[in-house]
Amino acid sequence: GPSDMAPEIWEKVKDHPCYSEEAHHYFARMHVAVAPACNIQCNYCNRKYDCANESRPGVVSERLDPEQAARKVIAVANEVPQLSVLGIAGPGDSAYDWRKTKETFDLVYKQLPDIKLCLSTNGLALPDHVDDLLEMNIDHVTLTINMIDPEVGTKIYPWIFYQHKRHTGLEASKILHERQMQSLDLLAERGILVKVNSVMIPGINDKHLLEVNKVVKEKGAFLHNIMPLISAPEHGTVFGLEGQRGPTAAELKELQDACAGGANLMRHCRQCRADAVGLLGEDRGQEFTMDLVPEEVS
Ligand code: CLF
Ligand code: SF4
Repeated sequence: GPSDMAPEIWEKVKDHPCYSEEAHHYFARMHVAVAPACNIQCNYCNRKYDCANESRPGVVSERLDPEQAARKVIAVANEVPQLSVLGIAGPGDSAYDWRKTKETFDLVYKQLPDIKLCLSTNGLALPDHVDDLLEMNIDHVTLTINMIDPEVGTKIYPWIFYQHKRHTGLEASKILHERQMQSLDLLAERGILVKVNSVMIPGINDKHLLEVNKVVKEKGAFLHNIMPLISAPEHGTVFGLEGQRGPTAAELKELQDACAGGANLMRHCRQCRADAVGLLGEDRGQEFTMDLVPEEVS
């Protein structure tokens, strides 16, 4: 609440439903899926569905071009007075497909200068764009960080695509790790609020996330959101022939409790879809599919 936060931070979080537990009762977010390309491979991902780092997989999200997305945001803003945040959160990586992400945010900002712009990314491409963020009025960035030890990373990321080349194995995870740490530092330097998402994968990074929690706190992250892996057959399981289970609710809670004293935890995440609309836990996306959005909106 306002009593335990610097005023400039409170200004940024008071109406952001993910950054403030209280705000999520009153303020809505929406996502637009405009950037479907991704520069890494997570073992738990299936590109056909949403980026599992931020979103609930299982149903194909509506893919839009920036102009369509902007029209949709304005149509939603006209109907949903609680709307306070526009996020780009998959499928794919918002910082890799930067042209589309930037174009979408720029179009929306011109017409709705008060909406908060929110970005979710794996961080690999982010350092190249941090200087754009301030100009674009982006105050909130989510980085998905599943490890701070590249050895652990080798069990999660089979490859990354970086500087025109595919990298595999330990080298891939080392590069990803360095870029994620660099992203944390650059965002902190610029005063951009950072939320770190981690996907808890039993037997792979579950114990390790305690270390991740400590390090992201040291590097200035405002919140840490530990999300349970949602095990899904359509992930096309690459963890092993038996597949990969998600954690139980008790396992998740145990890890969250063990993080006491580290980075503050977000505990109200609802693992939204990449085209979600409405209050957290509410999905009004079906009311605003592109065929229902008027050609002319203002
Ligand atoms: Fe969307 Fe993510 Fe921004 Fe929120 S969601 S881009 S920070 S506006 Fe929120 Fe949804 Fe959890 Fe994400 S509840 S999945 S944490
Ligand atoms: Fe899939 Fe998201 Fe990972 Fe990219 S970052 S591979 S879209 S889960």
